[in-house]
Amino acid sequence: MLKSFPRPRRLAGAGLVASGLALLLTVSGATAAGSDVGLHATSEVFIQDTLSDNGAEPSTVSPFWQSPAIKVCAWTPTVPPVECPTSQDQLLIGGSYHVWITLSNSGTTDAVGTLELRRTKPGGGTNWNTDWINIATKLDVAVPAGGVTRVPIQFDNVPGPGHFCLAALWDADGDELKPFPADHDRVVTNDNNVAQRNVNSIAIGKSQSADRSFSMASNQFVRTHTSLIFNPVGTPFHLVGGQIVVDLGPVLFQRWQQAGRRGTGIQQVGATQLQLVSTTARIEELPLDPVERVTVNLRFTAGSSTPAGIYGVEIAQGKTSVAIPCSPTGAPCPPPPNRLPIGGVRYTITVVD
Ligand SMILES: [Ca+2]
Ligand SMILES: [Ca+2]
Repeated sequence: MLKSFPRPRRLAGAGLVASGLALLLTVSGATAAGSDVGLHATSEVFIQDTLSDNGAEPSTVSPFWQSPAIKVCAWTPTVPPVECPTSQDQLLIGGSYHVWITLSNSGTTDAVGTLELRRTKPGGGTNWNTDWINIATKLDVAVPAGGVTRVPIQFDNVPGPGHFCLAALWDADGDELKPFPADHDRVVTNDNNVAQRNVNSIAIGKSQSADRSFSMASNQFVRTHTSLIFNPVGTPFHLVGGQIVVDLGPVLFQRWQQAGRRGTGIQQVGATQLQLVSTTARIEELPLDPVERVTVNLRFTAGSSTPAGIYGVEIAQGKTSVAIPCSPTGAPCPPPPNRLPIGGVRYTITVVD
């Protein structure tokens, strides 16, 4: 299920809507960001996972879901559209945008290939063959040897609730997309033809709340455990009068209890709700059934004294693995393993007066 990947070129040939020839802005002769990996005898296109990603495989940088090579800009009627200096990651439902993809070629020959932009629902792990939707496919995109090409892709009718994962995928003869590994959280880091950027926005007034969902997934065929990892971006929202409450729901909460109620920086505030009470927090050892996708609710509440401003929190899903037996009423549970993030969402919380 996860081991084969429908390559964009084949998808286009099978009837997906292609957008015709790409509008290209080419920087000929510019130094590709990956030049320090050495020039190859052939073309070698890559899309940066982070600013320090030079095209090496696998990329070992994190977080890999905030690619600087995927930039969301306001829609403009001009041809070509206007490229913005920084990504606008707060999308409006129903809006139109231009998503700019930066392709780098560290090879010695020009490259021509297919570029696809996909989106999915917000969350952590995803199954690449079932949870992603094609936005557009550009054919015959050229990337000069040792140079970069920036490709705008129009993204219309942004569906609600207004937060997404975006992924860019490159495929060319001699520089093909790799088959998706069974360990699907490695798709982005294993393949320099794949990059991902997640976007989201929340705007609330003082003492107001907003709910968002976050999905976790397992692609394994046995029950596994995972974790939710919370890190602030800038000033921690929940330490300036704001509240972030995670509602696991009755099924997942009961599983979490049976698995030992593990976590740090959290406090139970309702039947199935956990509130973040520290700068960083983790909800550990959450059981997932085989090939299951579970959605939890996040409630962001601004306090009456929370200063107006922009806050951020990044929520990631930890890598799934078979659980270590543990009973809350038996022998002391072993410490939970350090589950590395396999995907996440950065929530931007704007508090207005
Ligand atoms: Ca490549
Ligand atoms: Ca990559």
